[in-house]
Amino acid sequence: MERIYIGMGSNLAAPAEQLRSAVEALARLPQTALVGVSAFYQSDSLLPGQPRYTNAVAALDSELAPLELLDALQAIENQQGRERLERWGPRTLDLDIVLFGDRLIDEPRLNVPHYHLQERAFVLYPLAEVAPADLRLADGRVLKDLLAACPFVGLERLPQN
Ligand code: ROI
Repeated sequence: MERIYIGMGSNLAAPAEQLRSAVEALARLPQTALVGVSAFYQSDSLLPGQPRYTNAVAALDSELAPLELLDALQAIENQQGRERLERWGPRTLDLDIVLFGDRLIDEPRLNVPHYHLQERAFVLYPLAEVAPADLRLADGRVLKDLLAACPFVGLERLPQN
């Protein structure tokens, strides 16, 4: 059993509704328990010309292997109408494995900890809501230090999920 953190994002087709559906789908994954969901946060897209995103982080305990989980997450994305028209394009649902227990994974399909974690307030702040205060990543970095180096700028925490 490993503790896993999933970054969720949507900027099409009622983003908050997409995230709520995604949370329900995560709760139904085999060999997996949903143990927490952060608040939802809105922010501008990092790429200009796209609608604003809604993001959140979910915590799971799972017996699935990393690539099994990745396949399951991609199936959920597809069920919710994701079309891969362009890399970094707007999307109905993006599910990223941000952290997977104590693992360092460097494979063509999967990098854990997620590459851009440290520069993305819309991942770090919701992660901090569902992770232990003293969380240390598999690469030795400490979540608190990443937060201190990534200002809470441009994020709007929604009052309700
Ligand atoms: N911007 C925000 N705010 N949230 C995202 O989830 C997100 N995802 C992306 C890009 C286009 C980089 N920008 C984003 O893939």
